[in-house]
Amino acid sequence: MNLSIVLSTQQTQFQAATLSGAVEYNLAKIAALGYQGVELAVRDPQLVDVEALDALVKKYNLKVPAIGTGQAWGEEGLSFTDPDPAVRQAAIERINSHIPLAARFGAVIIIGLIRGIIKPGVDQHQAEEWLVEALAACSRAAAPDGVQLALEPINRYETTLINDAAQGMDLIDRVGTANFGLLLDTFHMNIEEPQIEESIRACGSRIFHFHVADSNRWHPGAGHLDFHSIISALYATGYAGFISGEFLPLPDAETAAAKNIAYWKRLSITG
Ligand code: LER
Ligand code: MN
Repeated sequence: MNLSIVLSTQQTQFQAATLSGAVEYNLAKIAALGYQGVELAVRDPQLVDVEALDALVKKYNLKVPAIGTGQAWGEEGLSFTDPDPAVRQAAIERINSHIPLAARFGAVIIIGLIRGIIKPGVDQHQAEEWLVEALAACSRAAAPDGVQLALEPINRYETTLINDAAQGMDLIDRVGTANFGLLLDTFHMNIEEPQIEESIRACGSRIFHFHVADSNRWHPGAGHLDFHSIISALYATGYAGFISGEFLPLPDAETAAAKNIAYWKRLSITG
């Protein structure tokens, strides 16, 4: 089982980035706890010293399975579905600017909240068209570097666009590129999916990345999700990627990160 955990390279307002800032300190901690990977949340690749980051990741022998991009929405308001074409274009350019970083690490680029929400006055079909166009453009730009994009269905309280796996699969059909798939997150799935394991089976090989948090968005083991069943269903699809922890830093970040590792050891699922 390959385990990773989210680390934001900058301090962030996003509460479920379990770890943030103090990059070397946190990478050392992540490796010492027994993780094989670190999922990096990067608002803007221009703010990152890529050489130094790569050297640190190598120093601690960690893989980077995915790069999160949602802070460009949360902290700058960039989105694929903003009524202002300049904002949509800036969002596309921002995602494209992640491609070299993702290629270097062999990471998937996550499309979370940068897809946006349907803003007042914007028609649903129009927003979906903008979304499809942006995803097609970015996934085509990423393909020559072998980089995949993964859109995350996010619960209704955070966005009005693509809340569940079925909507995600429809979007995949509309975008029509082979390197565009989904990131499923158990916290959102617990709110939106009729049956979590069924939805995992329905997405099958289009699952490019996977987030875990328990029902209360604490670390796995702190809520009531049946992770044995969920992860068994995930591995049965042939998924061979990372199980990436994205949960609240409670009771504190280090304890949560350690409890996540201990939980998976106890559960002992092979994959
Ligand atoms: C990001 O991975 C996520 O799960 C969202 O809740 C972001 O707001
Ligand atoms: Mn997530």
